[in-house]
Amino acid sequence: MTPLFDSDSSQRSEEQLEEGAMLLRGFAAAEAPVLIDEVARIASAAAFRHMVTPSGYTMSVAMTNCGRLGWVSDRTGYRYTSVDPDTGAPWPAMPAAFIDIAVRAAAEAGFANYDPDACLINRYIAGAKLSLHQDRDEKDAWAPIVSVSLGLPAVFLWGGKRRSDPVRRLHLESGDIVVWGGPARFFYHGVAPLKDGQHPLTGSARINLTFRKVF
Ligand code: MD3
Ligand code: FE
Repeated sequence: MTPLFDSDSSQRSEEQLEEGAMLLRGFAAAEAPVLIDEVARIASAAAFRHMVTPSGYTMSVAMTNCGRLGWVSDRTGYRYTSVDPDTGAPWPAMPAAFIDIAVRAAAEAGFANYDPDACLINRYIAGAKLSLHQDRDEKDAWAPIVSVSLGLPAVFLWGGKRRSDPVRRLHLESGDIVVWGGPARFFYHGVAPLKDGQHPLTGSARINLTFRKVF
C-alpha cells in the first residue's frame, strides 16, 4: 500500500495514557506546515521572549501567545493577560487552523465543544527544557489542555498528582497531540532538555502549541 505521507509521524494511532489523557500520534502531521506558517505570522506581531519566573529565573523556553488570553510570567507572578506586555497590543487572534485542530483533537479524546481562549506557543532549541510543574492558573478545571508538538522531537515527562510521584517518559514527534483532561489535568509534567537536530519544518527548534480554556 502507498503511504499518503512519507514521514513516520503521519502514521496515526491512539493510546490512552491515563484516565482523561489521550495520545494522538500523527493527528496534526498533515496540518503541521500550515500551523508552522501561522506561528511565524503570530511571532511577527508578538515576538518570542524568554519570560522570568517569580523566583527570578529566566526560562530557557521562548514563549508567545495567541487567542483572547495569553500566559505571562514575571517577578510578580504568573497570570493570563489580554494584552502582550511587550507591546501593549492584544495578543494575535487564534488562527482558524489552530482552533480547528484543537477542537478536533479534543473531540477525538472525548471532550465535546472544546472552546479554548488561550494558546501558549513554546519554542525550544537544543538544551531548552521545562522543569516539572503543574498547570493550575486556569479556572476551568473540566476543559482539557491540548498540546501539539511540531518540529524536533522531545521527551515529555509526566508524573502524577504529587511532585514525588514516579515520572514517566514519552517521546513526542512532530504532528503528535496529547489531550490532558479529567483526572490527569493537574498532573505534574515537564520536558527534558531538547537534543540537537534539524527538522525540515522548524530547523533547529521544537514548537509546542498548548491550548487552554482559562475561564
Ligand atoms: C500533563 N508545555 O507550557 S504541554 C506548558 O511541550 C507545558 O511545551 C509542554 O507544559 C511543552 O505548561 C507540554 C502539555 C501538558 C500540558 C498540561 C498538562 C501536559 C500536561 C497537565 C497535566 C498533565
Ligand atoms: Fe505545563
